[in-house]
Amino acid sequence: MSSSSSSQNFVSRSVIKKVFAKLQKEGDGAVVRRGISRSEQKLLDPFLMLDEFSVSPPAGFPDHPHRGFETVTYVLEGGITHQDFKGHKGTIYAGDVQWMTAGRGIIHSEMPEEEVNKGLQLWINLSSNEKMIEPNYQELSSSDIPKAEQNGVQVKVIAGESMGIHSPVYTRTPTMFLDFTLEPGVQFHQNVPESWNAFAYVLESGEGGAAFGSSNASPVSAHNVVVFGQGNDGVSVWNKSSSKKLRFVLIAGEPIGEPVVQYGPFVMNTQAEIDMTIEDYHYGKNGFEMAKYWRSQ
Ligand code: FJE
Ligand code: FE
Repeated sequence: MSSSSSSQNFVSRSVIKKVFAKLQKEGDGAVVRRGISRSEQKLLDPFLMLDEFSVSPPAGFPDHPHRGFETVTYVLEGGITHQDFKGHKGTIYAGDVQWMTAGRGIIHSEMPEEEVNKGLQLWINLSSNEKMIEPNYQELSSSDIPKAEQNGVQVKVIAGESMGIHSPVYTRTPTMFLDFTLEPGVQFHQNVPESWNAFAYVLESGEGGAAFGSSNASPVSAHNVVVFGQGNDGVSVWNKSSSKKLRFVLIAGEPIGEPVVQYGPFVMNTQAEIDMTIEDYHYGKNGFEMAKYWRSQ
């Protein structure tokens, strides 16, 4: 029997929490649905935040800093132009990914390109020994992202591995980031390493929704995060709709197990490190040297 098409061979993790991503204001006139926030950080270590954004000019995310973690921006519609204080500049469009390691410090702007610009931004924590590394970018255009399809399931492998294909992204904090589309009535099982924390975020679903964990689980509709319990072989999902595709991202990562102290866009291990970060940002030190001179165009 084929290993990925049968559910009987696997024990699925079950859903331990469901969060509807409510709309809130962020940046300059932008609106985001925040699916993961502080209240999920303990359950979902190493993940800090998940925003589903929808932004139209002149709104956007003008010049702001980051330190101590990574941001992953996945554009679903339109384009986002990024500029930073080290001269890095570029636009990512639908299907493209920017995997940014802020490390010791980045100041950047993230602004919409078209009329309608939508996507996901995920924040992944870095372990204490990597929080102060040099900033780094990994940019993947849609064509660089491996895709596979079998038995009514399509996957785009943004990070990690699925259906035997691997993403070229280097994940400092081991992470799986998969974009699944299931045809109506289709079921699928995805393995997830046993010690990792995992969640799904539903992007599109029809009447009947998505059942995660067991075929008779209560259906989940778009804009919801489901947090999975630990252990077992991975995650099973059923598209209960008889007419509409189900699209969701499945994200999992190895927990870091360190204290998290967050002050807006700075994420460190202690309050003393946050105080130092605010000072570094204010005086342009320890990675924020260009803060005094740089403004986005
Ligand atoms: C931020 C100010 C900001 N969610 N989703 C303060 F502007 C931001 C921020 C974003 C963001 C950017 C994109 Cl492209 C997508 C986002 C927040 O840039 F996170 C804080 N704390
Ligand atoms: Fe940012």
